Amino acid sequence: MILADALRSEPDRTWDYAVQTGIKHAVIGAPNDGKFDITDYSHWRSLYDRYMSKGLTPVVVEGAPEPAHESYKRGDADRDKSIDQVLKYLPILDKLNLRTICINWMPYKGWYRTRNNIPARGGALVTGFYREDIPDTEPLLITAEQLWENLTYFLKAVVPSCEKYGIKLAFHPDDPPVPRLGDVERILINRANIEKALNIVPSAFVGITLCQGCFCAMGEDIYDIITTFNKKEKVFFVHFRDIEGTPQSFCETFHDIGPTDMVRCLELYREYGFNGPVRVDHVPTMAGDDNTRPGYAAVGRLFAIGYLKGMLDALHYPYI
Ligand SMILES: [Mn+2]
Repeated sequence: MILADALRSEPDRTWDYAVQTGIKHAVIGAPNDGKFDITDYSHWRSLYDRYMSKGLTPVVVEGAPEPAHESYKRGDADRDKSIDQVLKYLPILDKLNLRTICINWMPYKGWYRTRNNIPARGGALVTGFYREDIPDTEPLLITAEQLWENLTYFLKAVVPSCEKYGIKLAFHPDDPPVPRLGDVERILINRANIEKALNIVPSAFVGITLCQGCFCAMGEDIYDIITTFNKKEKVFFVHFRDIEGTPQSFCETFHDIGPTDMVRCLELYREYGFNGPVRVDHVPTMAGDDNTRPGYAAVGRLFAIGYLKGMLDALHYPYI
């Protein structure tokens, strides 16, 4: 495995914690500052070098400036312009040997929680989703049918370039994996739909971000998901996390006390030869951190990363 951590574009103590816990790779996002031009090599180069100067090699791009990436998901008037930007930055990623893009298909809302201050062990805070907190409202901003159409249009436009430049699209499931969220519908909400999405333009460069918590929230068998998607070589990136509950009502857990057997998960990744990037995801906010970045607090990562490394070492699962 390639151990990585999601680090914002401006250095903060999470960068130091990553380095101090032995992380050598970064999951990066382009700054959403209105100045970063994703089609400009020099912008990417300086961002890349900022991480490299701290001993962190970028390996995944996750998150990108909006609204460029909203347009192709919404299928609005700027769709072709936004797709053109993607086509221009794929060769830049190739030059930087940045081979994986974590992409989602959740326009308008992104990953979504209705509560972010649920008390967990010892007063740590976790996020949760409760269906009753978000009633359906009209009009719908986008339907499932439109989402499928837009996804098809996007894949047909970009997959040939992904193949040309060797860039993998790692589709993240919808989070929460529900068919309707207030005024939007959603599609990447279960295994069948995700498999359908991967078959729109069959390619070795179209796969998934195996966000464990999302698949658990779907009620899917996480061990079978890890097994079958790895067998098909469709796991490009792993988000290591756990939840408890159902698609309608769930909350995050510490990595060591959720319902999922995390050791068994790692044994399965190893058994099927997964050697791609992994990062811990959605950590509790622990004492010493405020709750301004629910799921991404700094201290919580220390425990999560340490716990992951401990398991990998115990399993003799090689990582870099
Ligand atoms: Mn995730």
